[in-house]
Amino acid sequence: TVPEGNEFNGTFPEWACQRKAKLEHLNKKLTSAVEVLQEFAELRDSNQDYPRALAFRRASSVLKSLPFPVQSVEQLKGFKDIGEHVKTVISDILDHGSSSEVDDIEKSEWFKKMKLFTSVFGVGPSTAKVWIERGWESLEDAQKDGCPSGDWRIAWGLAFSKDLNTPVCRSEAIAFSRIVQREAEHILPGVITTLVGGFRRGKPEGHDVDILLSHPTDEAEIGLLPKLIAALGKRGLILIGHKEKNSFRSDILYQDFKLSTRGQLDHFEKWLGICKFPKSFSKSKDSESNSEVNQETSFTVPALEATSDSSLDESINDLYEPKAKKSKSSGAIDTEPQHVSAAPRDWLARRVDLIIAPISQYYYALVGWTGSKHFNRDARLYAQKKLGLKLTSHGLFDLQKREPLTAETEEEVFSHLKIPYIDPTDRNC
Ligand code: DCP
Ligand code: MG
Repeated sequence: TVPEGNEFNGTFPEWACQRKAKLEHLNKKLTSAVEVLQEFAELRDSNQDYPRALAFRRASSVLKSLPFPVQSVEQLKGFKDIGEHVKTVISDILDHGSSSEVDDIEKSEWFKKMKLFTSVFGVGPSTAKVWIERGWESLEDAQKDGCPSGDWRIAWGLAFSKDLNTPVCRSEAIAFSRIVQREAEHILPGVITTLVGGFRRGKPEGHDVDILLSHPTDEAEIGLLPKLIAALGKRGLILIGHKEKNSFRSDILYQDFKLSTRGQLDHFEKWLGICKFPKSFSKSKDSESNSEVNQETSFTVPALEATSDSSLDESINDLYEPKAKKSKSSGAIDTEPQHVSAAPRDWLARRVDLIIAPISQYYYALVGWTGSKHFNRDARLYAQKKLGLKLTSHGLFDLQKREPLTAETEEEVFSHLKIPYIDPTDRNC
């Protein structure tokens, strides 16, 4: 029998950060349609579109947490995050198998070009719009132009767009994190290396590899990042990237009272770049590494003992053998991206973010960098509206008392927020 939505919704948690949302949920067809509307509004990016995008995001987040597949819009009665517009789209899909509004967006040339252009590292909606105004149709048009904006991310992102638009698989992310762990441990014994982002939420693939680093002794992490990048460069793993300094200042935090819902950038020291992943990283069997996902929720990268996957171990160990070729330079930083991308190679370009957090902020950084993006947005709004607290990846702050609520575990972050602990694999809202 079909559950009555209006009975059930009385017990449905109001906030997405209070609900479980698994990667595999029961309303995929509906959420992918609503997400097209959301993406369209996000790409249009006008003042009116921003609240619309948010409304679509909230609606699809509800659908992801429902314990039943929606078979009639009646079941959605009383869910305040599912408005009339979304209900119309849903009933079109339930009645006719598709929504003409969604189909029209997906067919539109503007939407296709915007998606293509914003898929390039460093290109946001405003740059993509400029490219469309110039009459560019494809990434080749942009490549021909030679990237006059001078943004290194766009230049390298365009040169390696084919690699970077091929999803990173789990085995690649694990292999690379293990190498980062090994190199970081050598520089700073006791370092904590955690694979975060979508992979920590159990995703089988992602657009990049996000790795969070810390150390149990406060300030021990200072100076780690430049040494780590140099060590990875020596192993021939760095293509191009830039370091950002730590710019966190608690005095500014307390002055800057407003919670920005748009830019959620944090102030950690980090390296954003493109790495060279040996092709052997992705050859190993995915099924094996996938089975680790659900058991290993915390996903801190263990010291490099044997993995469950011997072919992955082999390809990691290849990098450490004396015969291993070292790259001529520590990356191709002085080279034009086009020269590097044209040469024959045995590696794939992959986007990597390395983030350094002091241990006093680590568990908040862990929650923030695990995501999902909507989980963060929702948790931050919830903290502000319900608790009068400011939540960021740096901490949870009482702006009146001007003090942070410290956490020594991820569970403690949730208990400060007065919400039940949600496993990372249930944060796919
Ligand atoms: N994050 C955030 N705000 C940002 C950047 C990141 O809240 N401006 C958080 C939420 C993300 C996580 O960091 O879940 C990692 O960012 P990604 O963009 O890499 O997102 P995912 O890892 O979730 O997705 P993908 O699998 O595509 O990499
Ligand atoms: Mg990611």
